[in-house]
Amino acid sequence: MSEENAAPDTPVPGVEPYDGPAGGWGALRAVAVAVRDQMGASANTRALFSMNQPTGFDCPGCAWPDPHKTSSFEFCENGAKAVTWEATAKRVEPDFFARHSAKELESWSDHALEDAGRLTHPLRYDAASGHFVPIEWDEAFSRIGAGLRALDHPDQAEFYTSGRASNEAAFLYQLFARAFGTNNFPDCSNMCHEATSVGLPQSIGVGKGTVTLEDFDLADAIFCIGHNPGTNHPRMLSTLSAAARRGVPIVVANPMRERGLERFKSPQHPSEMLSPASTQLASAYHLVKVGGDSAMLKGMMKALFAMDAEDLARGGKGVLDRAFIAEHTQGIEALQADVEATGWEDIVHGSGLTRAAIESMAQTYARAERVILCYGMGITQHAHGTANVHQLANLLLLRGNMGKPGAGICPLRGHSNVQGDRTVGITEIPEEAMLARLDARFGITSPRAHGHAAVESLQAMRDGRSKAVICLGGNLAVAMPDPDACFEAFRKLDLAVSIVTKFNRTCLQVAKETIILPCLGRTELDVQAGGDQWVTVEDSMSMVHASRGMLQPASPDLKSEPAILAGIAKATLPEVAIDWDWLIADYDRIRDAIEAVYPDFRDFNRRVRQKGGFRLTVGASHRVWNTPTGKAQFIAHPLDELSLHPGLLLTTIRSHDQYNTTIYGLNDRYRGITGRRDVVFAHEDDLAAHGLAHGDKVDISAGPGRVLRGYTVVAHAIARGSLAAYYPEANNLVPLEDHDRQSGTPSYKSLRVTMARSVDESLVPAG
Ligand SMILES: Nc1nc2c(c(=O)[nH]1)N[C@H]1C(S)=C(S)[C@@H](COP(=O)(O)OP(=O)(O)OC[C@H]3O[C@@H](n4cnc5c(=O)[nH]c(N)nc54)[C@H](O)[C@@H]3O)O[C@H]1N2
Ligand SMILES: Nc1nc2c(c(=O)[nH]1)N[C@H]1C(S)=C(S)[C@@H](COP(=O)(O)OP(=O)(O)OC[C@H]3O[C@@H](n4cnc5c(=O)[nH]c(N)nc54)[C@H](O)[C@@H]3O)O[C@H]1N2
Ligand SMILES: [Mo]
Repeated sequence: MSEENAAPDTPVPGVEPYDGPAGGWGALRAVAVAVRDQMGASANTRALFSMNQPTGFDCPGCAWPDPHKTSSFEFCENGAKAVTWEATAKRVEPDFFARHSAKELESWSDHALEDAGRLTHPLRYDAASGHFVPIEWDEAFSRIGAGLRALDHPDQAEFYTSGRASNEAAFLYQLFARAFGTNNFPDCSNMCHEATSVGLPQSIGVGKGTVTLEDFDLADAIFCIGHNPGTNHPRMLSTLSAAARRGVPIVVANPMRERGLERFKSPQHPSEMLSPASTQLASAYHLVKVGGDSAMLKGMMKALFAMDAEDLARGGKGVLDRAFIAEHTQGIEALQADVEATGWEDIVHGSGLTRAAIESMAQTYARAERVILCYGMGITQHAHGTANVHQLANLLLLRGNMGKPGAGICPLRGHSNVQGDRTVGITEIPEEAMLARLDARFGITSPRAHGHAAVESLQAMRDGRSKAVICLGGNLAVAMPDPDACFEAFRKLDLAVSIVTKFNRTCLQVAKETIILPCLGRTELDVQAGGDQWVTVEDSMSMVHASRGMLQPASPDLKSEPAILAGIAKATLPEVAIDWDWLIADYDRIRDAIEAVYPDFRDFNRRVRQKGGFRLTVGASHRVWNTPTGKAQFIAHPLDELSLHPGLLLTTIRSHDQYNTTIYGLNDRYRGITGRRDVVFAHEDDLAAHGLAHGDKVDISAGPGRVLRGYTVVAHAIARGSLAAYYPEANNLVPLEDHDRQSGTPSYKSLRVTMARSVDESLVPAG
């Protein structure tokens, strides 16, 4: 049996291997279908062509930076899906809710709920009739204000942010919540790159990536670990292609073969499109076991130390960057001792890779002068996510691959402004200096006690300690682990508010008072008292730039996120002397306030008007280490028990047709899945070991009550011992308590499970 098992011949409905490259004509066709289904021939279709242009709106698809310096239109299939989904011609008017009760809507799929279209009017849930009913904005605000003021303590409220919110909206939001009196800021980042936000500051003094797009032009080797750019950061494929064409090795570590890391046919390059050619991306592809990254990384470092010793023995200079280590780091001895004490047997078992494979990765790494290490959720969403991030930093520091051109760490951020939201104050653990500046600017007294992150907020809601939640975007109850527990937590509340573009399942978790506020999307014109407004966002590489919508809003009754937050703030805090209306009349005023609180935004309004915006300071990019010792830290970790787990580990993944909990469609083109999501990917050897075959129906169990029933197994090129199923359907396998102790990131990507042939309960004799 080869490593690269292909799906066998037995036809399984909706399952057929995909042989093409990523991108190509399939991508263009998919865009045409998205435009047709959502937008028809509407004038809004031209929105697609101003995306990621200096004068247009920032693509809501992902946080990969834009090459603003050129004016070429960067085509991206999944960016187009994100835009057409928002700019859809479909509408959910109040009469929709008169026709469909909340009870009925519960039976709708996540896809159907959002596909119904854009919300047009504020709503509240009417328990007497069981329907959502329209209300006016003023009434909505005053009900929310009354609900918040009725709490015994501000800490009984949770203020959730999903990462599409602009810097301006997020800043107003944190100002409001702190003026109200709490630091409870659960954030989508808590489910995403929190391990980065916690781990990287400990290693290199900053919780952000250190590279820029230009660094990719200078790198000698690129490692892609645990991210799937063909689907989730498609514009990155142009960058990777350019590197591959320069002959730069691209080394991949991923439990699944992902087409978007293997081959790409760029829709930007007519010559590629019109020929059978595509660009090969990965120069080496290693199917690391789910949860096996730290074992793999320790193996690479072990090989590196051995190469170093051999080279020194031969009279060479060694392969470590000794000058850098001496000048800039601490802790190498403990790291080396730990790595050397870890045996190859454990490394091979834990990673699922051969020693030779790991040594070849280390050789590629050591041969390159400048290395960029990219990573995503495959690294962070584990019980040991923070430790994984430390190991990535350790590996880079060993050869000084930090803070020099062409080298560094590149976390692939999630939502398009998740990084910016954090920068402007969405954090449950704010720093004193920032709070002091906020208080001075606005004459408030912000609370100092730390607040709740996402897991803690749901636990507090579940346990009755929190009684109100405001969600600025997102689909919190569905995105979190253990949806049943989260649904129940919402239903216990006194007040639940969703500020969203589309109705989703979180809106259906009705509290005593439930209010849905429809907002403008990023593509739409935002007109306030001071005229047309635009907002700013920060991408994965700390570039801050403007985003200006130009489409007619989905409904004249929509408000912008800042305007909604101002409305809520005024109704909740009439005694607080902040002129919310003045702030939102002209967003330049919000930006001035951001500058007053965050000195790094100096001259914000001027600099953000420059073409391409500006970059925030990232100390580690210049070898300034903002750690307590002023040095970068090597941080050692013993092998975690998960990587030594003998049984199956299941990871949860995104399909090519989804944006987090937003399900655009039921296909996953590159993985060969059409029209369904009830599949689990497995290695053929694991199927055989379980007496199963491709296409069989199985139950996947993570413990009592945590079972996925009747899923179809698909033989796939995936590491042995590893399974994969789609998020969010698989979220009931994850207990709320199963998260990284350091960062709180849920263990969405390493669940201990068992797999067995499905029991058809109708066939089990009674008694
Ligand atoms: N179109 C689209 N774009 C998106 C999103 C979307 O849903 N759709 N979501 C946005 C958001 S919020 C985020 S956070 C990012 C997510 O972007 P990614 O990080 O790419 O997200 P995932 O699909 O969750 O997982 C990525 C890869 O991790 C691999 N993997 C799983 N487990 C492991 C493991 O244990 N080790 C390793 N090495 N790899 C593993 C999977 O096989 C998969 O290829 O994308 C953003 N962009
Ligand atoms: N099992 C498993 N679970 C996961 C993950 C995983 O990999 N596996 N990934 C996790 C990650 S990385 C993340 S980031 C979370 C995602 O968690 P969230 O960010 O909470 O979820 P989304 O699905 O992105 O939110 C979709 C909703 O956002 C609203 N929306 C869209 N655009 C806008 C806008 O411009 N403004 C406003 N106000 N609302 C808007 C729409 O109404 C839509 O229904 O899920 C996490 N959950
Ligand atoms: Mo994310």
